[in-house]
Amino acid sequence: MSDRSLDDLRIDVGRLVARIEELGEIGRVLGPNGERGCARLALTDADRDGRDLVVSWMRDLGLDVAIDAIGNVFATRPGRDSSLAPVMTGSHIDTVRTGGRFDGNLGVLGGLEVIETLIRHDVETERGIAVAFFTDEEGARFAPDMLGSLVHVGGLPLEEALDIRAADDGARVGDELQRIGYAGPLPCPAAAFPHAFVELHIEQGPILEDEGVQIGVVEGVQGISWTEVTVTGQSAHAGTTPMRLRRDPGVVAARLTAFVRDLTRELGGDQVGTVGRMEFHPNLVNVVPASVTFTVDVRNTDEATLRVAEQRVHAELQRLVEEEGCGATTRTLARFEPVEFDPAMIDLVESTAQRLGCSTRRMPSGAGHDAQMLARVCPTSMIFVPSANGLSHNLAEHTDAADLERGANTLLHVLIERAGL
Ligand code: HGY
Ligand code: MN
Ligand code: MN
Repeated sequence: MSDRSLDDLRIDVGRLVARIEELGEIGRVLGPNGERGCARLALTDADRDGRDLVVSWMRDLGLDVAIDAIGNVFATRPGRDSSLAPVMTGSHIDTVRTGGRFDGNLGVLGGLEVIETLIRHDVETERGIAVAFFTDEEGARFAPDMLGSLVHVGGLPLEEALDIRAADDGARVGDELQRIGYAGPLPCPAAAFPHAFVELHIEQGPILEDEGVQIGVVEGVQGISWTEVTVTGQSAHAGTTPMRLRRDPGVVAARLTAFVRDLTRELGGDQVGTVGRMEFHPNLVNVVPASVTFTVDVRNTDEATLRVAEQRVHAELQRLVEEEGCGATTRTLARFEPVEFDPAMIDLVESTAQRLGCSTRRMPSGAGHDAQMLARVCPTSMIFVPSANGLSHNLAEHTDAADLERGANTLLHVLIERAGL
């Protein structure tokens, strides 16, 4: 193909949407207003079925499919020079329990669509192009999040990752990988890393839509801190136990939840805080709880402020525990400092999107992504497309086909540029 006609090369958005819809049927969850979401928690049967479908598409394209010891899957279209490291794209296909069809899936299926477009138009690249999906990006079943990409880059020893257990049923990562048939032979950390990595993802927030901007040029990812807190008190009869004798962990959990919200207002700026999971034991209407286990998720683009937030939460927890005569233990589930992407890769995403006629704005990512792990080993950046009503981790998650198309075309030309012709 001539360089001129290559500029006009575009993905087939109908094919991309069809794959997103088909994958979205696996683990489909219907909302009360007809929303069509997904529940494919990591390493469940639904995750296995989603993996099997995507791998079948990879194999149908004749790609070399390889699986590593933490279940990450890499599909590569060779380039002219096999001695050169490939350029990689990808994301995740596991979802939260009330997930959407686009979070992660767009990055994997967008990468697959780019490769199919190159194959169908017989465009050969100097370097190979790989598309990957990483295990347990969500961290919703097995913490931390971005588990597969973290192990891939050597951020967590494989054996430690395989021993992680799910909060709800105690299942072990290593056993679940074996059970679903995705404990692969490739080593972790990887023996070699890509030349560059770029991830296409929905923004999952309201900024692009509010500002009417088509492409988000992602400069980095904010810092993430997840803590699991278990407060223990005295289980007692809800009717006969005078208030002065109570040691109620539920009160501690409730007050700390309110404190987290107040703290975000006090710190202002990009500070966010969420108490998303809370389990009472024995969780009965007429029993003062014996214990309450809950999670605190605090994030900030600034590491020093994030540390202040963590310290303030822990100090308040201690104060509340003493006041109520309870005990408490905490466990760090995830802790990642803010990440800045590669300036040249950021520039490339921006110039490519603008060359395709898209409006752009630079922005940080509020959500964690596999790209923040690949940024440890190669030049990395991300492409965001708008989320309808800024919603994600919600059955109503949606991105219009025209936005999907702009994002995938930007990805197509960024990958061509980095892989070389
Ligand atoms: O939690 C996150 O930011 C991502 O969805 N794992
Ligand atoms: Mn995601
Ligand atoms: Mn997510």
